[in-house]
Amino acid sequence: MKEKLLEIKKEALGQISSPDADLEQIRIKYLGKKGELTAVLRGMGALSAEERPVVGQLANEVRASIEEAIAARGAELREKELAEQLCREKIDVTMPGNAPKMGHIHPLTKVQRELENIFIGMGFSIVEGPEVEYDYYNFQALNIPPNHPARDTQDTFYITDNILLRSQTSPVQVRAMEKIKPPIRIISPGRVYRSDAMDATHSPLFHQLEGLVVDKGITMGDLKGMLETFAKSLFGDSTRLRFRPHHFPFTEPSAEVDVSCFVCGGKGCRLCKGEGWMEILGAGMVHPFVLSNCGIDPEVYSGFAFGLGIERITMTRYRIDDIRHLYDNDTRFLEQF
Ligand code: 2NM
Repeated sequence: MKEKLLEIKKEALGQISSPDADLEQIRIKYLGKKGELTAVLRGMGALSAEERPVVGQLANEVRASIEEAIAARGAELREKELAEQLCREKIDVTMPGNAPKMGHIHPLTKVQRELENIFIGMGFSIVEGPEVEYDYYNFQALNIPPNHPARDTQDTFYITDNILLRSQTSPVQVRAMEKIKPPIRIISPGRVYRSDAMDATHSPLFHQLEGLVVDKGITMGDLKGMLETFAKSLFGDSTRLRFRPHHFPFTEPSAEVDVSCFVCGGKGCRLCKGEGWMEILGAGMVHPFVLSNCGIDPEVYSGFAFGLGIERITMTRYRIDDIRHLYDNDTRFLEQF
């Protein structure tokens, strides 16, 4: 029986130290209820009284050494597994990283901010207002009654009979004139909407920047001087302005304003289509009806206003030939600006 016990010990320790040892299986095989050591102990009844304690002690020693070996090997295997895992998962902080793709300011945003800064430099404040407007603020207060022909050229999207998407940012200025008393010096940049089919120069959504100055004694001369300063800072110091008579319902007199071509200086080239001039905005003296609609006495105060399309300025500046490029969100295009 002693030989049997020593044999069990030798065999078990051998299996425990083998490289692919399954320790739980080994424990069950030797130490479990139906295990080999248990089987030997069961047979101890057949031993003599002198032999029994000796074999019993040996059996306990064998059990203890097998348990110890399993525990030690278990710790060893766990350590090895951890070392392998750490090795597998280690991060080499000296490897070059994946550079994140940086975003880019949209050319329309860039131009809008540039325009805003020029006007801020001349003492204007920025005012914003709702894109969903009442017919009153978008049309009627601006001297465009129902059935006025200007409603055709500014056909917009109606929410209800008297609520619409604004077709210009002038309603922001009407709201401002109702709220604050002169002197007023504001610009209103933002989105506007018109029911136009998309083509190279039209989009149902585009951006405008309008300006308004109201005070005692404001004249067309103030408008011209201010616009000249504006045009020079945007297109360069040698820029000249040209006013052509025009009609807007909300200004009288009204003008369309051209700048001398910043490429050829006025001689005529491809950019200005041989004209030497490029149209950039509309302007005029605020109509007395509009002032009184907004609670400002036209006998005391006068004002000028102007409006420009941010897309048009952006396309002229960067020589973009199709407005749709600005909305396609193709980063290969947008990255160029
Ligand atoms: C333009 C051209 C001329 C304009 C008028 C007003 C207001 F509210 F004061 F009457 N705001 N903007 C105006 C004048 C806009 O856009 C081409």
